[in-house]
Amino acid sequence: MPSAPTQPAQTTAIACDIFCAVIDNFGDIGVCWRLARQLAGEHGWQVRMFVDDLHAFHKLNPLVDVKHARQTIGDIVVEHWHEPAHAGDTLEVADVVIEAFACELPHAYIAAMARRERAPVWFNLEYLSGEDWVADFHLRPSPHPRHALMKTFFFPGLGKGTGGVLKERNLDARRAAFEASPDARAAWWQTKTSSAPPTQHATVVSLFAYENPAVDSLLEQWRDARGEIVLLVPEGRISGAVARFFGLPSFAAGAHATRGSLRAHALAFTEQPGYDELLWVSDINFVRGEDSFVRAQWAARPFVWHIYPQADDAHLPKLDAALAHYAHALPAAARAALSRFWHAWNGNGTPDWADLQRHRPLLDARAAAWAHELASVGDLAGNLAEFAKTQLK
Ligand code: TRH
Repeated sequence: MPSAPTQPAQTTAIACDIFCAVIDNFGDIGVCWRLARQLAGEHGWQVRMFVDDLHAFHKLNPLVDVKHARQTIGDIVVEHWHEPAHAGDTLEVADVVIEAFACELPHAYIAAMARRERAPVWFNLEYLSGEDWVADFHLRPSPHPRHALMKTFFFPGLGKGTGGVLKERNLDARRAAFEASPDARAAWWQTKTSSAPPTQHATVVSLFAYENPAVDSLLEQWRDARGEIVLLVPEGRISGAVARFFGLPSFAAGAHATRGSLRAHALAFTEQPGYDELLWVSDINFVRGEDSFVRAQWAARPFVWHIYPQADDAHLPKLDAALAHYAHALPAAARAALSRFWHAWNGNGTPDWADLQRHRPLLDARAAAWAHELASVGDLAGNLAEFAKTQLK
């Protein structure tokens, strides 16, 4: 009797569902999309995303069709999570379930999780904070009050013992290739600003921020600066103030304007990977929220953070915590100048550009060193995948 053919060892990919509710702007979907791509592309997971606002998603990835209830982008399934109770047609529960930023899973989905033969590994992915308490709460389990389910709190952070922040495996190589290629940079300037790259004497600044009264003074300082300032402004919430400064009705993508030493270009909002190139062509980056704040750190250039404002100034300890990580190794005068500037940009005082520029060599060196330090905490997607695997064994 012939022997039965041997079955190849089954290697089924880990299935993962990510739920993302877009509160506002682009940070929620920005983080979830980046995480989804890493889990699929770098860890071989089978990822499905539930997203309640496909318009915000489409801005980050033009391949997303806002009319489709279900679509596949690359190897990631995207479901339009259009009503709180809906969670896919089949209610097929994944091995790993990520609830982004406490967005609350549909009750029907939680009930299906509880019915699953093996309970899924369930994460609540929190917002990033550099505060010390984060390490104490990272990976704390919390039993569900009614079902036999455990939710684990996953805290991104800037220090040891936290979940870290997202960083693709090829990010440093992408940046090094771009920086090493004058052609790639010249092509960037031509496509985005219809002009040649500025001379090396110019200071290039990218400006991504919420509405900010401090920008009026800063624009005046740039106009009066001794050297040339080239300002790159992705179309968005601060564009109106830039337009007013130049006496223009708007500062929409493709616009250019000059006053004194300041030459400004308005850029179209790019798909997400293109945002990194904006950071890499700039000498100093103004960033906001969460994801651009992280990307600026990986860009290894000095940056100024417009933190997402919260009620009762709850964001200010987070601003100081980030400064404590980032600036602690700077000499006192440079540290104080950076801290003054960040606070002024977040509502406390007037930003002093000359004061900041005085410390530029130290700030440049610190930005590069910090990118190394931060990398030692590990990449968030890798940290999450590792932990999930220990739970799935
Ligand atoms: O847009 P943000 O302010 O987003 C958020 C949300 O407000 C959220 O509710 C809040 O909780 C969180 O901040 C802290 O900033 P963020 O996080 O930097 O997200 C912007 C995303 O947009 C980021 O992924 C980079 C991307 N982006 C592009 O893809 N193209 C662009 O041209 C620009 C300027 C940004």
